[in-house]
Order: sequence, then structure tokens, then C-alpha cells
Amino acid sequence: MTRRCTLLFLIVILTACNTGGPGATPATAPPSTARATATAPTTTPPLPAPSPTRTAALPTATSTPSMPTPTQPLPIPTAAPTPTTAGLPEPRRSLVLQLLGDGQVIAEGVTTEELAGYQSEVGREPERYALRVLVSDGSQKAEVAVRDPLPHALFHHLEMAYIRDLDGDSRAEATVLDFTGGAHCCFDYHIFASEHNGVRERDAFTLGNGAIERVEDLDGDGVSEMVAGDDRLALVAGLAMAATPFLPLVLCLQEDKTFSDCTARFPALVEESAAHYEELMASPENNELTRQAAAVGVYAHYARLGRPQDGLYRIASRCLECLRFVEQHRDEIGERLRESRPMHLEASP
Ligand SMILES: [Ca+2]
Ligand SMILES: [Ca+2]
Repeated sequence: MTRRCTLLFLIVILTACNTGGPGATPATAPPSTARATATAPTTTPPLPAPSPTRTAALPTATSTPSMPTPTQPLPIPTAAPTPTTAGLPEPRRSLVLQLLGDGQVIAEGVTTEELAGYQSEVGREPERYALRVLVSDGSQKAEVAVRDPLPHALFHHLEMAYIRDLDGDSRAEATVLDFTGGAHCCFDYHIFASEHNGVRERDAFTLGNGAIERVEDLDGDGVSEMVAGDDRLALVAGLAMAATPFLPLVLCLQEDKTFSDCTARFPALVEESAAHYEELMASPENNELTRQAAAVGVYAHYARLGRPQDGLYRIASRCLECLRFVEQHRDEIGERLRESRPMHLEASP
């Protein structure tokens, strides 16, 4: 009875093998070579991939630039770039400068340097021409109001200075620099954000001779600050422009999404900058003018922190002649310190 059962069982198995029935494949484990070929496509795509693409690319060999592109991108997607683009779709921001003649776009570029060829023509009949500066996020555009009229505006230098998140929502804003040179020197900034209703200008300000040096979250609250140069002491006390001490200026985002001076919240940064001027002031190798200018810097830094006496004490202990100079111009320095930065410009409509 049991022998007949075993025989029947064997017959069933044999017929299953011959017909290649559904139970056959999982039951009979594939030979090691077969397993290797079967698993190859899933486990080792990077290995066989380069050679097939190389041969596949051969027919298009006439277009030589396409050759390196298909072979190179293969390893790249497995690296860092893919996860970053997998997040929120980040707008593709760019700057577009259009020169209009009688209302029509006659030239387009990214910088005024690219439109330089039209300067003399525009200079002859400026009223016929207009410069349109646009910030694009890939789908929407907004206009940047350039302060100077033509033909002077063609001598500006416009660039996308920063594409950084300025309000902590993980989406970058575009900070456009309009370096005006000439009449209203020099560093104008326009900040644009992509919002539900298009690209909007959030703030526009000028820093005079001071530029934004970096964008960084100084206090770790998740929102970046802008660290700029503060030129409020330019030519103070009869000092030459080159000798003018620059103060640090920190700009913080306000509730209304504009930026305002919050330097006093970062005393360490101000003291670090003051130390630089203190060194210049104390060094006997420097001439009298340099030391006096540096002393103005030392005083102004501490005055900005609400501790003018600290500044005077430091000057007195390292350069007594400098103290006399600062005392002599203290009112004028004080007046400059009461100025406000940044100077806001009228935002674009
Ligand atoms: Ca943002
Ligand atoms: Ca911050």
C-alpha cells in the first residue's frame, strides 16, 4: 500500500517536471548559473549598465556631445543630487534683462554688460529705449525697479546675488543685486519670493557702499540673517573714503517679511570686528591717520552696542592721541550712528 503510494507520488512529480507545471519552478531550485543570470538585472544594474549604454550610444555617434552624457549620468543619480530634487520643487530662478526700443524687445541678456553694445545708440535717444529687468522663477516673472533712468542704467551691474531661504520655509528667495555705481552709489538689493499669486518683491533696500557679505543663521533659530557692511561712517571726521571704518550690519527678517537692523543682538560679531580696528589703532607701524580712523571705528562699534564708554576706555589705554581725535569728532560720529540702515527703497509694483 505504502509502496504504491510512493510510486504514485513519484509519477506525479515526474509528470510535473516534464510539463513544466506551475509548481515545478519554485520546487526545483535553479542551478547556480541560472540563478546568477536571473538575479542579475535586479542586483547588479550598475555593472552591466555602462557597457550596454556605450554600445547603444554608438548609433548616435554622429552627435558627439551626446556620447558622454548617457554614460556619465548613470552613476550620478545613485549619488546625492537625486534626494535633494526629490523634495519640494524648487523654482528655477534667473535674471532676464531686456532692452526695449520703441516698446519692442530689441535685445535680451543676463547682465548689462551683454547689452553694452547698445549704450551709444541709447545715449543718443534715451527716450526711445527702456530697460526691463525681470526675475523669473521658471513660470512667473516680476520686474526689478532700477533706480537710474537710461542711459545710466545700462552702466549698472545686475546679478542674482543670493538664492537662499530667508524666512525658514525651506524655499529659497532670490536676492538681486543692482550695483548702481555712479549717482546713487552703490549696493541696492531686491528680494523676491515665489508666492501663490506669482513672484513678489518682498523688500528693496540700499546699503550705500556696504555689501551683503554672507547669509547665515547666526543664532540657530532656523531663519537666516544677512551680514553686511555698514558704511555710515563714510568720510566722517574728514577721513578719506579708503580709511573709513566699516561697521558690521546684521539684517533680520521682520513679521512683514522686510529686513531691519538687528546688529545689537549679535554683540560677539560686533566685538570681533571692533578688535580688528583696535589692532590697527594700537599698531605703532601705522600712520597717525590710520590710527585715528581705526579709533573712530573702535568707538563706533561699542557705541552701536550701547557701550560708548567701553570704546573710549579701549582707545585711552592703547592710543591716547587717538582719544583726543575721537573726542573732537564725537558729535559728528554720534549723528552718523543715529542714521538708520538699511535704507529702504520703494518696492516694485
Ligand atoms: Ca523662503
Ligand atoms: Ca537666525
